[in-house]
Amino acid sequence: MAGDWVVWQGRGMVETTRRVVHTTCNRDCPDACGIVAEVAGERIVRLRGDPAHPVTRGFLCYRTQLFLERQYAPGRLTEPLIRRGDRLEPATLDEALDLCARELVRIRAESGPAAILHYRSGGSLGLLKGAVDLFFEHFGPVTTKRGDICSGAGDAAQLADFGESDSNDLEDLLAARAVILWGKNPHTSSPHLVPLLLELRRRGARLALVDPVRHRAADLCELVVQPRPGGDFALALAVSRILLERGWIAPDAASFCENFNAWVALVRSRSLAEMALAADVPLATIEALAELYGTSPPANIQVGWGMQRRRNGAAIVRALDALGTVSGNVGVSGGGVSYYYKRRGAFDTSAFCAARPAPRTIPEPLLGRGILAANDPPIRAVWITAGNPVVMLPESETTARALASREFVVVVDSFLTDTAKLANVVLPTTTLLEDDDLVGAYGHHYLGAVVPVAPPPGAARTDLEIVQELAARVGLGPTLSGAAAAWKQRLLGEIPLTALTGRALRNPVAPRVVFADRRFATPSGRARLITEWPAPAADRPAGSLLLQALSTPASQSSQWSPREPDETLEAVVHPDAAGGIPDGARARLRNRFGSLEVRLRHEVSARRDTVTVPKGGSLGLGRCANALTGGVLTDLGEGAALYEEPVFLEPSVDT
Ligand SMILES: Nc1nc2c(c(=O)[nH]1)N[C@H]1C(S)=C(S)[C@@H](COP(=O)(O)OP(=O)(O)OC[C@H]3O[C@@H](n4cnc5c(=O)[nH]c(N)nc54)[C@H](O)[C@@H]3O)O[C@H]1N2
Ligand SMILES: Nc1nc2c(c(=O)[nH]1)N[C@H]1C(S)=C(S)[C@@H](COP(=O)(O)OP(=O)(O)OC[C@H]3O[C@@H](n4cnc5c(=O)[nH]c(N)nc54)[C@H](O)[C@@H]3O)O[C@H]1N2
Ligand code: SF4
Ligand SMILES: [Mo]
Repeated sequence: MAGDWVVWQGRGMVETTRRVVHTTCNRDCPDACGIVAEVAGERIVRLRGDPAHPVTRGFLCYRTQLFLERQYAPGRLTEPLIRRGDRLEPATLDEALDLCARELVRIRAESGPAAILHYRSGGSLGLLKGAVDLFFEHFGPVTTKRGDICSGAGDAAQLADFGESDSNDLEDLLAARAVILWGKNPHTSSPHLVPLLLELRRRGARLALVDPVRHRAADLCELVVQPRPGGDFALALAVSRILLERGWIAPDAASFCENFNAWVALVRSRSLAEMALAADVPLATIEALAELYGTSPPANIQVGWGMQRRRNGAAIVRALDALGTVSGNVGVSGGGVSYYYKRRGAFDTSAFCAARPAPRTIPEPLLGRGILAANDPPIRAVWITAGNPVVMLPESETTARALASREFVVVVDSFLTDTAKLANVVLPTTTLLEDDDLVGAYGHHYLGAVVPVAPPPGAARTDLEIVQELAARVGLGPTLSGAAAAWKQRLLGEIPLTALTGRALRNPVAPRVVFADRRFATPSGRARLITEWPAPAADRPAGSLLLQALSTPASQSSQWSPREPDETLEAVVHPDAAGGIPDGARARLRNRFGSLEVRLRHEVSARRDTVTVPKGGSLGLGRCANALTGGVLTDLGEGAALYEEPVFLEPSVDT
């Protein structure tokens, strides 16, 4: 919605005409906020959270609040770049697109479409990004990724247990009498959950945090549990066992669960003392957690995404699903094991769904190695949409080497990232304030329109426009044709696009209570309970710490606002784990991949087995944790065990 007004100054002088544009944040974030942008002429001058949006409630997170500095940063790409030797040189859009079309057609003709890889990540969650998939399906189909670096293990877990992954309405959380934030950092990663937690506290609900890191949410909670990283499986089973022994489970649980007896056997397969040891949590604390969860129904588990980025990540989420289900807390108002909201659920995405499957797929967490290993045919060209894999995927050096050794790499981005620097062609694209798209949320049930607030600079185009231009050049014009508005309407089906003008719309098909009456989306209609203990965690070499690169308020993955600091990466350790290196001193993290210079911060609340750094730091600036992170798959879903890399802390050479 755009409204004009005039700013009057002094004695009635018109200073400038300002417009207000309502749009929606398209970032990979659960909150999908409504944004109110103020525009003077063509320049966006202010961003606010939409006060009328039921979840945004008038505020934006730190990183988007400061997004205008990124939007107008000097490093913003406004023209295509083409590699000539070891330099990327400016080119016109026609030149760059002609080259892309020519090279893709040539490589397809010589080696077949499988020699081309399309990699799309979550730089934007706009639904229309699916048009790029559609292009490559029709042009090929080409090689794509499989699995999911972000949420693969948890997705697979909930699919296995419940048949799908969805949640009760976010507002329904207020009906909970107990909430466990299990591996979730709302202040940083989903800030619009915080007002609900405050309201729950005001209403006397009981709150607990389970996280190896004691972060700000601890202050809202009566109980804080800091298990061993990945020890959550044992912890969840121990809590389940106490519930079972005290009779705090649904009496009819066997009627809505498959494998009930086998699950009981699993829960009883080890003693509480053994499980407490495996979780590294005192038994009394486990009892307090069980009491909080078991005696205040309805009780809700808010499952974060970090925890399932572990070798046993799916097993952990499955153990939580079982705990919630057996205790009667799933399928009821105020309850739930909430991991995800079906953000695409309202949309008709059939136009973008693969009718012809990819000839070959590479697991996302092993992308670099997969590119290097592929033969028959080898991967010769790579097209990257909304991703910075060199920084965000494990084994940065391998990813970089894999890309640098391809014949033809295209990166579509609005900044010259570590990945874009390796491209043969860089195509400039729109930011979240210039894009024209639709989003659903994975942290609530509201849909929103992404509306161009200002025109893109120079030759920057949306991903849709780019593949339309390309399609015209390779003879696929009609497949992709149509204005963004027409594509948006197609995605919305029966819902008129105007229903999203200036406001968010609740997904009309989302249930208010998911799995109501305990009817699950599995073939039997019953929940499937986990019945096996996962493989034991890998042993941590003596003296090593587990490297965790976690979300920071100042960035969205590798997109920093206002800009990435060029100072040494800060690493947080318990003073006892610092190996005598003082607080504030420089140090090195070293492992099988190499080393990274850090500045240590001692933190007494940290566990003694971890070292925590911000995620998303650039490789070029020596701040990239994935330079030291190995590609290890999770137990299900081909996610990445990102937080399990052992590193050794050493004094810096120059200290
Ligand atoms: N500011 C900011 N916000 C973001 C992002 C960002 O980069 N910056 N990223 C966005 C993205 S891509 C996503 S997927 C989402 C979610 O982004 P994530 O960063 O995955 O968010 P959380 O799940 O809230 O936070 C991870 C939490 O999991 C905890 N954790 C890690 N391992 C374990 C474990 O073994 N057990 C337990 N119990 N806890 C563990 C960490 O200590 C941390 O507090 O948020 C989005 N929001
Ligand atoms: N060690 C470690 N690694 C991690 C994580 C971690 O916690 N620890 N988190 C993981 C998680 S949860 C995720 S989701 C991934 C995120 O990994 P990515 O999705 O690769 O991360 P981003 O930096 O958000 O986005 C990549 C690029 O997309 C660009 N972009 C933004 N909007 C658009 C657009 O509309 N079109 C195009 N073409 N480009 C656009 C941005 O400028 C940015 O350079 O990283 C994973 N990697
Ligand atoms: S990144 Fe998340 S919290 Fe921040 S404005 Fe966007 S949707 Fe809202
Ligand atoms: Mo993510």
